[in-house]
Amino acid sequence: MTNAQIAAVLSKLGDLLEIQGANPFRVRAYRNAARTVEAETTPLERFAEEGRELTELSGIGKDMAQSIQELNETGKLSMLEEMFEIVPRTLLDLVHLPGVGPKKTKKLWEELGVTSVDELEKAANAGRVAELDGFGAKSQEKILTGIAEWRQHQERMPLGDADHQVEPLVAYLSELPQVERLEVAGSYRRRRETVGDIDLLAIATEPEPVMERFLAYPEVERVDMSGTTRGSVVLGSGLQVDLRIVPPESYGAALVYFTGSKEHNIKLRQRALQKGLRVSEYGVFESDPSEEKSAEEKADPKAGKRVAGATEEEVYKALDLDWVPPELREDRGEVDAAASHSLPRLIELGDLKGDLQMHSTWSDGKNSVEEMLEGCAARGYEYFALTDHSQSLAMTGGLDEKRLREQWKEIDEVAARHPEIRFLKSQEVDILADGTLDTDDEALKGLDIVLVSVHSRFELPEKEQTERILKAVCHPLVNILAHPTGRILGRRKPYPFDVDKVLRACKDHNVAVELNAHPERLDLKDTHLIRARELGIPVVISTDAHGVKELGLIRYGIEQARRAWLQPKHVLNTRPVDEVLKMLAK
Ligand code: DGT
Ligand code: CA
Ligand code: CA
Ligand code: ZN
Repeated sequence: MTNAQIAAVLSKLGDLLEIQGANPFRVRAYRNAARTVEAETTPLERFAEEGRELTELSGIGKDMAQSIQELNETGKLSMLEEMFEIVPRTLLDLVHLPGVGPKKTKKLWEELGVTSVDELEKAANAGRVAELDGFGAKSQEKILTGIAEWRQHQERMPLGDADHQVEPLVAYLSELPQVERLEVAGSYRRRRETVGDIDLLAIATEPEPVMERFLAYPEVERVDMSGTTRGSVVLGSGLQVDLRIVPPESYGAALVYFTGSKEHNIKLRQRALQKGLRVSEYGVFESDPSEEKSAEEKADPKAGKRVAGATEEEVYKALDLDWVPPELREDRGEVDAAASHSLPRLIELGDLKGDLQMHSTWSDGKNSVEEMLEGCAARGYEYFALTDHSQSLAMTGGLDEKRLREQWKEIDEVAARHPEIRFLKSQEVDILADGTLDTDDEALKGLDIVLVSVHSRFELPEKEQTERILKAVCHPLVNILAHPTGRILGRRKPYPFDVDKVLRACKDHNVAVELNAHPERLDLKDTHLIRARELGIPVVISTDAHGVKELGLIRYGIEQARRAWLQPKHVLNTRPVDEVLKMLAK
C-alpha cells in the first residue's frame, strides 16, 4: 500500500472512532498518525528492508505500527472491518460535507437514523435537520448545497487525474503478447474534462489471460464483474474501469459505440435506419426489409448481413460519413458536417508556435528565467511569454514595478544569449477587487503583452464581479484575459459573473481569452470556447506552467480546443510572433 492509502485508512479510522464517541485522545492519535504517514517520503513498506522501525516516526506507537503492518501485508485492517459492523460504512461520506463533520454525523445518525448522504438529503428536504439541536435552517441549507456539490465531484474524476490512473494500466495490459489491440474509449477518448468511468476495449488472441491480468492489476480494490470477455473493477482511487474484449470483425463498431457519446450514437443509429441499415456495437448490418420476423430476431443485434465493423472508418463510411474525431462526438452538429464533408481541420499540438503564460522563480515558479526559455526552445516554440505574478499576490512573491524592471534586465541578458527563441516580456497582472490593475500603466507600457486575471474575492456578488472584470477588460493596455472563470476542477466552482457579457467586451476591446491548459483548470471550458469562437474572439492556449515540467501540459489545452471545434486560425499562438503582436495591438 502507498503511504497515501495507509494515511487514508488511518484517517477514516479516526472519523469512525469519533462517530462512535470514542475517547478524543484516541481519535487524535489516529489523525496525527495519518498526517505523519502522509508526509513520510519513504514508503512504509520499505521500512523493514531498510532496517528501520515504524515506531521511529512521531506519533506511531506499537499498536499503530502493528495496524500499519497488517495493512501492508493483507491490504485490510480487521479493526476497521469490525467497526463497519457497528457503524454504517456510508456514514463516512457525511463527515466531509460542509457544515457536518464527525460530531454532527454522530448526532444525525443517532437522532435521525441517517446512515447515508441520500438519507441526509431526504431528512434535510423534510426540514428534520433544522429541528435538531445545533443545526438550524441555515446549516440545513448549507448541507443541501454541500450534498449537490459532493455528488458532482464524487462521480467524476478530472481528466488529468484519470490519465495518471489509465496510462500505467494500459502499459501493464499491453505487456501481454495476447493483446493485439487495446484502446480506451468513452469520455476519456473524447477528452472530456472529467470522466465518470473508464471503458477499455481490446482485441485478444485469447481473452482469458488478458482478463486474468486485468483482475490481478495491483491497483484493483474491488472486482464488480468478471466474465470471459467483460470485466469491471474499481481501483483504489475510486475510479471504475470496464474492460471488454471483442472479436476483430466488430472492433471498429465497438470502438464507435463505446466512445460515444450516447447522443452521437443515437444520431448515427437514426442515420443508419434512414439508409435501411442497423448499427450496433457488433457492426453495421443490412436490415431485412421483410417485416415477417420474430421479435427475437428483431432484437438480435447481429441479425442481417454485416457490411462494416472492423474499423471505425469503415463504420462511418457505411453510413456515408467522414470519420469523426472523438473530441467532436457530442452531437453538436458533427454528424451533419461529416455527411457534407465539412468537418473542420482541428488544431493539433504541432500548430502552436508559443506559450503565453508561465512563471519563473521570480514569483512562484520552480525554474529560472533561462530554464523556462530553454524548456520552451526544446519544445520547438518560436516565442514564449514569461508572466510572473504581480505584487498583491504576496504569497507567490509577486513583483512590484521595481522588481518587474529588475526582471527585465535579466530577461534582456538571457534573451541576448538565446537568439533561437523570441522572449516576450509579460506579467500576470492581478485584477484588484475594484477592477483596477495591480501594476501601474507606466510599467505596463514596458511589457510586450499584458495578461490579467482574478485571484481573490471570488465571493463578490455576480453584478460586482462582472463589473470588476469588465473594467479590467476595458483597460486600454490589456491584451489577454487569463483563466477567465477561475474554476479549479473538483475543488472550486467558477466565480459567479456574466461570462457572455465579458466575452462580448473582450471582442469590443480586442482582448484575447485564454484557454488555460492546466488540467486542474481547463479554463475557459469547451462550451465557453465555442461561444468565443462564434463571437470571433481570438483564443490563446497557454500552460500557466510553474516549472519546465509543466510545459507539456499544453496537450490538455489542445484537446479542449478541439472539443470546441477550434482550428489553427482561431488560436492566436498558432501565428508567428509579429502577427500575434499586431493582432493584440490596440
Ligand atoms: P462517462 O463515463 O460518464 O464520463 O461518459 P461515457 O461517455 O464514457 O459514458 P459511459 O461510460 O456510460 O458509456 C460509454 C459509451 O457507451 C457511451 O459514451 C456511449 C455508449 N453507451 C452507453 N450507454 C448507452 C446507451 O444507452 N445508448 C447508446 N446509444 N450508447 C450508450
Ligand atoms: Ca466512461
Ligand atoms: Ca462505462
Ligand atoms: Zn493565475
